[in-house]
Amino acid sequence: GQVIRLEDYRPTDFAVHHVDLVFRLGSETTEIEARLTLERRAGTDPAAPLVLDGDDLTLTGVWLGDEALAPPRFDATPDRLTLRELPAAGRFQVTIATRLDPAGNTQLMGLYRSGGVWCTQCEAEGFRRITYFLDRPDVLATYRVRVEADRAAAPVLLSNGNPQDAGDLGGGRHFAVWDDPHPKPSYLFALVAGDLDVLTDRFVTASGRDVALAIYTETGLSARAAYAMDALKRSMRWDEARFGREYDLDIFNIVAISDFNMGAMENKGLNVFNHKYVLLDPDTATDGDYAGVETVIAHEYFHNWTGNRITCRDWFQLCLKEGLTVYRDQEFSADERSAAVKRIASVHGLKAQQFPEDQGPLQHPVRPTRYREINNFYTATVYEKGAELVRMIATILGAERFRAGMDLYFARHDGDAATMEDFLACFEEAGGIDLSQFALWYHQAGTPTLTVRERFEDGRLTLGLEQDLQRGAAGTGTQPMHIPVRFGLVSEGGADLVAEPAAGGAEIDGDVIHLTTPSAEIVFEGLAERPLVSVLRGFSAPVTLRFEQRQEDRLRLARLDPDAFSRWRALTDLVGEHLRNASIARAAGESAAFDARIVDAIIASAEDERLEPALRAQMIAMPGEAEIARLVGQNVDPEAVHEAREAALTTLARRGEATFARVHEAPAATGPFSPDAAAVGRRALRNALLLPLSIASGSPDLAHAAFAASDNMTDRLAALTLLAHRFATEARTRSALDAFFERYERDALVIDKWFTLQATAPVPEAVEAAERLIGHPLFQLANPNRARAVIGGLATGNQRAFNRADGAGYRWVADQLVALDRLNPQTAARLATAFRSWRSFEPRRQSLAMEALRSLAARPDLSRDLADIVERTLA
Ligand code: B3K
Ligand code: ZN
Repeated sequence: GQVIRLEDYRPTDFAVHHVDLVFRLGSETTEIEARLTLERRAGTDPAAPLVLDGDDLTLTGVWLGDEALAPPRFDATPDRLTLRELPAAGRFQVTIATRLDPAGNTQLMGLYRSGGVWCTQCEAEGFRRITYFLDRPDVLATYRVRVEADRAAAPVLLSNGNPQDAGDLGGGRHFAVWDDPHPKPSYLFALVAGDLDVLTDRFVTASGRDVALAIYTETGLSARAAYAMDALKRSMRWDEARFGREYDLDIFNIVAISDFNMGAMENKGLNVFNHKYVLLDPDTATDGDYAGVETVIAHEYFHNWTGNRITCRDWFQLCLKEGLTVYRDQEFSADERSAAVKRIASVHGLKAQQFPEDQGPLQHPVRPTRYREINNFYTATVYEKGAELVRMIATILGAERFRAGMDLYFARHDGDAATMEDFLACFEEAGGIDLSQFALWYHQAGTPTLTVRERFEDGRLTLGLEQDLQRGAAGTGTQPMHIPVRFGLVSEGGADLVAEPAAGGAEIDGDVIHLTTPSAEIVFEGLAERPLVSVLRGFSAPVTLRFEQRQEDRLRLARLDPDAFSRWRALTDLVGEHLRNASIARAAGESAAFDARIVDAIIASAEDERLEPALRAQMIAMPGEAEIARLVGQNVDPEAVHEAREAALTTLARRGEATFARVHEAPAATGPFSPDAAAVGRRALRNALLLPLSIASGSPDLAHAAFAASDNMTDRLAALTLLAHRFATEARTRSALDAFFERYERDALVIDKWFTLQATAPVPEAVEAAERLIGHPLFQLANPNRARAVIGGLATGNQRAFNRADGAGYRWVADQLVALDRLNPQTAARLATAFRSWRSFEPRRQSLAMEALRSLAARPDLSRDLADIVERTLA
């Protein structure tokens, strides 16, 4: 495949001012007419041809004005349309007719059918699967869309912007016309038509604009959109209050679709969602699902300003809209719920998803400079690390100057297709600060290591800081970066001490040390006692922290650091280190005892009344096997990791049984279902205790009782997962799984959970179980959620089975990828990233994984999407 390079960027020769689209939807074929109002840009070659992008298109006609054209005035292939002898100056119109087969479009890019619904997905390059176009984000046009369809099949006809006209066409057909006054790139185009139910509401903006809100769902399911609607209204209010951003159309529509490649899509005025992020009720969705809906609804809504009003100049700038919008949705959730709980969850996700990516073969800078397939760059690095970079800008500038920088960005670039440089320039100006060193975060790949040393004598504390990007940052530079290190000095009694820095090689601003050099020493004087050093509070920079801190200091911080995030971090780091050492010891045939003081610290946090229950649940959760493998780093034996984790769980369960039982049974821990944050926290804690309690008793009785008593999906699924993962061979487990299946057979989103919980059972035989699951009558490879539930469940949710010693996991996943790639390259490529950590395993597994990857790479018929991932993973 061809490599696209940032340095080759240049604007198009033609501007597209307006796009007039007509869709004649039919059950077999759909006819499309696109009338483009074009103009050569000043200063370009007056004879240059117009070269439009296409992808797998069938052309049925081309007109210049009213004149039908014939070759050689144009030439067309499925992937390109070239028009010659166009006017040298002034506006002119080109009309292009294409014919599509939406029902045969299994890639789910462009116009396709999901169930009986016609829908579109255009980001990044799907519009070129509908018509020939300058399909790139810096070509902004207004759109008018006319949709015609059978009224019976599609009573609802939607597109971007405001509704303008609708009517009957006779013969059972009808039409609707939509008009979007805001110039937008083609990737934000959307159309939906079908027989849909709707939940409506309204929202009055701060300046008094009355906005009609609607969420469309499959028939019979609109009641399940109530929470999504509530989240939407809260998002709209929050963006006004926090960033001064108001909604800008008379109508905001969301449609829930069951076949969707990703989470959701921010099309202007018509967001299209994976139904997983819209449909909820307590009986079918977990508390995690509720949090996911809130996040994704907010994220897509926030894109209206960060993404749509200000879009990207080119796809290398993807973090401009994605990193920033993730930062915004994280801040929203932090404000709506507990900030500490949210931050812990975000950091946990960053370490689980982005760190392995940044430390493996798929590593790339937050702003990449080359790609072969842009859809493979919607990554944790662009999204989650991109959000961390925005967070660091906020930390460096402080809340007020950060807001001023955002205000300037909105004022200056509204209506633009902008770059990262444009974005940073706004903060430099509003903040009166030079961010050129900070910008390295966007250009240099890899996770920096921050090493901290401390020395205390005669009332003087010396902190040594050192940064290092050598490890694994291939090819994109390793210059020292600007690392904001939030810190505190904590007294024996658990209070933050105020100490004046006496001397130092780094600037200190309040509680933030700005490390800008390879290393620096800072001295604090006049300390009556040796303080406990709490560094990287709130995870103020996405780095790997190496701090050889005394164990008793860390245990104390885990108990009394005034910063809740840091308490969690102190404890999880201690546990993580033990699990890492114990895994390495086991692989060498030895064993390592779990330090009783750490175990006691976990037990104590379970009943620490000063902590909200959600935080306690986070403190007692043991790192997963993949996280432990990442900490081990090389020569990983997944069986040793599994055994080390099991041994630690058993120690914890036995020693903490009495405490855990007490907390589990406390009357305050139960009560009828409610979706509020406090109730969510109580459920999280109780469900987290179910595991150690079941291990201690060695019996599934508690989980069976919880399963039987559950009045909501959170509790039901927690109990059932425990049964399926730990008591798989018992007949009673099978009956529980069957009962669950029968109850929810017709509920696709719940059946996805049923598939996942079996594919993720941490036993080697899960490979054979997954093979049986894909033979199940309800398994559908063409449905991305279902494919992800089973193939993704095994490949990314089951370290032990995927990395099975005989290579069966690798081979099975590779076989599924080949089959899926024929239908849906994008989803296949995404699932293939499961192989990204293959080089960290012991040599035998490495060679088995390599064989599976090579056999994939050797196939002549791989999509560009999958080939790109496989080749980069092997490189
Ligand atoms: N912008 C879309 C993602 C599009 C992915 C294309 N492969 C959803 C989002 O980030 O909000
Ligand atoms: Zn996004």
